[in-house]
Amino acid sequence: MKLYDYFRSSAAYRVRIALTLKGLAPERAFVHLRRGAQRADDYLALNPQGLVPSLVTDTGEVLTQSLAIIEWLDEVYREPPLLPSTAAERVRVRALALAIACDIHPLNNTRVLAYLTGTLGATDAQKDGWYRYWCDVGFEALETRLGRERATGAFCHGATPTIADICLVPQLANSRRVDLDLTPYPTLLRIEAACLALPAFANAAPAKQPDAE
Ligand SMILES: N[C@@H](CCC(=O)N[C@@H](CS)C(=O)NCC(=O)O)C(=O)O
Repeated sequence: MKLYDYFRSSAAYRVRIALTLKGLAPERAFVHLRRGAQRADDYLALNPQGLVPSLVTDTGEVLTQSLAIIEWLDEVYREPPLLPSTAAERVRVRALALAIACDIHPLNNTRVLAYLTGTLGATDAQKDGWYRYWCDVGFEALETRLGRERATGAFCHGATPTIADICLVPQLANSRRVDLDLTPYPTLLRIEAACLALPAFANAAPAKQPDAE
């Protein structure tokens, strides 16, 4: 398999965590987002969305969208499972993951931020304020849920990591890039610490990647 990756991409970071949890180490290709390599013809031929990650399977299929890739990995490589065993638990875990992947992350994506500063003329301070604002809106709701729901354990759901944790850790890393104050989110920080104690999470961190700058 081959992962199209970028060290700072939080969507790619999710897939790196899942791959490592599954004990998989695919070949890597690095798509330099700040230099616009995601919009080069060769990459668009692979993934017309011009987003990372993409995963080329060992049979040559091109998989896109981090959560779709992770669920595919979970179905094909069963251990350790990244979703719980019952439908009632899975809907909770998916809702937590999607609250990050659909409702926070797209608002701080490179192309959205470039549109703010380029097309709309926002200053860097306004762009960072936008970024922090939408992280806070999402994190406040997650903190409330995770803090009060009994299904929360050492991780977002119970005693083992799931796709919810796989989304949470990269989004917290993103928010630190704009100096977001995370002290209002003690439950998120406690879960993040539990995740980062696992090598699969720690080794997937942006600073540990071969293309890190
Ligand atoms: N929903 C997609 C999001 C992918 C995404 O937004 N990737 C970002 C990096 S985290 C990207 O490639 N951005 C390039 C751009 O905005 O031009 C997924 O989960 O895979």
